[in-house]
Amino acid sequence: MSPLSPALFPALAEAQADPDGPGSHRPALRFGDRSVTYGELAATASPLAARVAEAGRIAVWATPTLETAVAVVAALLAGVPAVPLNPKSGESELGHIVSDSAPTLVLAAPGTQLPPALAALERVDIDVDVAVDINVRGRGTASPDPGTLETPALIVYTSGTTGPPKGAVIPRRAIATTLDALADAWQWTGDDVLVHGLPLFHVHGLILGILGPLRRGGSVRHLGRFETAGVARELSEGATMLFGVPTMYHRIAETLPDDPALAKALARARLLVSGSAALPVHDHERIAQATGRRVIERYGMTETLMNTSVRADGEPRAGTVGVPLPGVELRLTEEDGTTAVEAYDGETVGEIQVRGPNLFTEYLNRPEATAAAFTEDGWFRTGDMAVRDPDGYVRIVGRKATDLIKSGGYKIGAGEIENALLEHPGVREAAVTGEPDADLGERIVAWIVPADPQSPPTVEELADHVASRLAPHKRPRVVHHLDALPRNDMGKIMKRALTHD
Ligand code: MCA
Ligand code: AMP
Repeated sequence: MSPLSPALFPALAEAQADPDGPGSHRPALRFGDRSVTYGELAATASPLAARVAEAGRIAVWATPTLETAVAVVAALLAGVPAVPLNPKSGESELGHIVSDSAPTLVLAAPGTQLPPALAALERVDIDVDVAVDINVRGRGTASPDPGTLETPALIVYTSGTTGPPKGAVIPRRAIATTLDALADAWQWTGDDVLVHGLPLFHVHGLILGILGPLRRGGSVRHLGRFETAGVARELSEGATMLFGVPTMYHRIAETLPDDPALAKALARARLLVSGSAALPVHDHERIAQATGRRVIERYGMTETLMNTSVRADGEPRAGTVGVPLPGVELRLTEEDGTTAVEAYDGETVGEIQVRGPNLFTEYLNRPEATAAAFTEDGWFRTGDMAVRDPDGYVRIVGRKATDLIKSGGYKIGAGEIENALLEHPGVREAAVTGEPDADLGERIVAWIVPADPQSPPTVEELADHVASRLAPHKRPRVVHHLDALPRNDMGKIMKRALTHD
């Protein structure tokens, strides 16, 4: 059995042990005008951890608020796996996640109205504001046992090509490993102040964007929602790092010509980091030209956490995701999925496979899917296709599955949307593809054979239908009506034939 997990957040442990010590007064989290120091975080999260310590798994209603950050920290202190829920999830998606992960209780901010899918769960309010009196609260609360490094910390739902999303079980070991590897690559310390406006139910915003600063003993300022004005304000008031998805950097690039204050603020940042999808070279160049600063990219996945990054002390080359992080083994394989590509020639394409302590444990309740995701000798098949430059820089050139769409940095399975569309009475047949979009990277396109060709469902109707069943970011942005879907002799839909002139 592996040993008990050391503290994931040493600065928090110090504040717990010595509430009057200087470390206790250091800022930890800020959301708008609400903030907590490490001492206040300890005072708030410790009693909550004690309260949930006996739970099996806990769901967290992951609004972009202080409450979500406190709830996840409490779950980690208690060694109880947390399932962050997208508060905009529709009924069918939420129903699936709740029945699959079977949480025993849900943590939510006081006053939040929860949907019917969560009605059967015991609700515990995340009471942050009463904790400011740290002399009373939390003091002397016994810390529950956080478990071992292999104890599941988070279960994060991620879409595949078919079927509903799968829950990736992420152990404490993977979180600690990936955050320390990024600290090495980015020279990330407790002096850094991060700003971002990412959602808190995925790896990027939650693990990198909240748990990352806390592991370093630094702080994060969350914008509530992404806005270039908020980025400019925080970077000009002491924030040192910015994390975002390419859509956010695209919006920054669009705004820069008319916003000298934004350019000045970005120029001051120590590190601008993009991830979750490829940042187009055009946006890289526009930002570099306006600010003199280069955005660096890192590459990861829900199942693997972070695999590669351009290093803070390395050459920031646009269009690449840098080099493998410390501790991560990375190889490219030929089409058979097992023969390694040896070339470092910037030309030979192979599938990226990774191995290392940054990886997830399994897909919850899906042993076959877990087995299929790994080779016999333990390499995880990412499905991303790449080449390697002579100096080891990795360039992602595409992905194996055409049925996976990356829109706004969210991974979306075409099959999931097709199933939802087929539940609409106005739809007889449906196929979903992604097409290039300057803002979102890719936009979702639905190809529909209407049940009644005389009155086909409108794009708004279908978008609302998908948004209310799955999630708003999964809604189709474009709908084409067809008389029939193109099929091959086997009856399989030929998505490549779905083009619009
Ligand atoms: C629009 N809305 C609707 C509808 N239409 N709501 C219900 N029904 C409808 N029919 C709402 C949306 O919910 C949203 O609300 C608002 O209208 C605007 O919608 P949209 O245009 O879709 O959103 P956006 O504001 O343009 O979003 C762009 C974004 C977002 C901010 C970049 O896509 C985003 O936050 N992306 C981050 C994705 C991410 O974190 N990925 C990490 C996973 P409202 O304005 O209230 O929100 S990848 C990962 O973790 C790996 C490990 C990695 O490598 O990082
Ligand atoms: P997710 O499963 O939502 O965690 O998304 C993971 C996927 O995002 C990866 O398999 C890649 O396809 C993509 N991705 C993440 N970071 C980058 C990046 N910097 N450049 C290109 N693709 C990326």
